[in-house]
Amino acid sequence: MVYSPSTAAPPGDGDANAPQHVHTYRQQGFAIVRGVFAPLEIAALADAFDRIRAEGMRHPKSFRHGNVFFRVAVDPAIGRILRYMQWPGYIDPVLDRFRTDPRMLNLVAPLIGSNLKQIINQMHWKPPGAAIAEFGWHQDIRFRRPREAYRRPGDSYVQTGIAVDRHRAESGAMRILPCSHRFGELALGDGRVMDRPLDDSDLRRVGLDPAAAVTLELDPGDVALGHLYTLHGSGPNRSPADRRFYINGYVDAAMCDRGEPTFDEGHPVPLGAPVLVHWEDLHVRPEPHYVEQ
Ligand SMILES: O=C(O)CCC(=O)C(=O)O
Repeated sequence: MVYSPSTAAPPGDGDANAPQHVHTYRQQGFAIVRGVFAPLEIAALADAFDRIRAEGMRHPKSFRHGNVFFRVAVDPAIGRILRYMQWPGYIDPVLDRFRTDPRMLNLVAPLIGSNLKQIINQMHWKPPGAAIAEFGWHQDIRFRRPREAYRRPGDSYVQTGIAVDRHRAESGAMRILPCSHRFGELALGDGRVMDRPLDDSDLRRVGLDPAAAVTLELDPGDVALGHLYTLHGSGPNRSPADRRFYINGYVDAAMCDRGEPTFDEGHPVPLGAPVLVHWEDLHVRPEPHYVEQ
């Protein structure tokens, strides 16, 4: 099944003036807002992805400097690839601008307010022909650690993704299980999500029906929003073109002890010295270094 506006739920959750994506998000656990960014803006974003990829490919293996992290992997089909890169906002002004764009704030503020921190600032590539560029079925709540740093995470956090390219089933678009945000945290196993293929038996194992899953078809400039408990994953890119996705995760600043301050009463906050987000050794090992994985 492919997600389309006709499957969007109508308003009816008691907040009649909220934009449609807010109702859809609350009822389905995800939403798509079409055409948020114009083609020229997406061309600049695509160029920024190319710059970061060129930088990442200079490294023989995964590389970290503070929160900035290049995940380099060897793909059995096409060789060394940059699978993802974290916190490009520190090193690229275009990527920094997108994460604090007022349109991103307008999308998430009706859900979590306008005093926000960022927990995720991450770029994903799926190069054509890569065999390992998959994400097994998961809920993002599993990554929100330490758990005690997050208060009411389901209501306080929104994940967003900006499509740089066309996302279709053949290019490795995300698959989503609508309404799964209502199931709480599921025992899906401990293996690393990005080392697992998108395997529908993972859903059956926890009593869910893979036939209910939808493909998140996006065009360049569309923005997807996802709930922390929504089940999702994505398969390999079998198309001839790249599939790039710019992911930014925002949290109500008062509800989280981690994260980079991003909006203060709706005003963008520039990045300064890195603060603790996910990498626990930030203050122990601040120097640039390679990472064995
Ligand atoms: O880029 C993708 O398709 C996977 C994204 C994802 O699963 C995530 O960010 O949690």
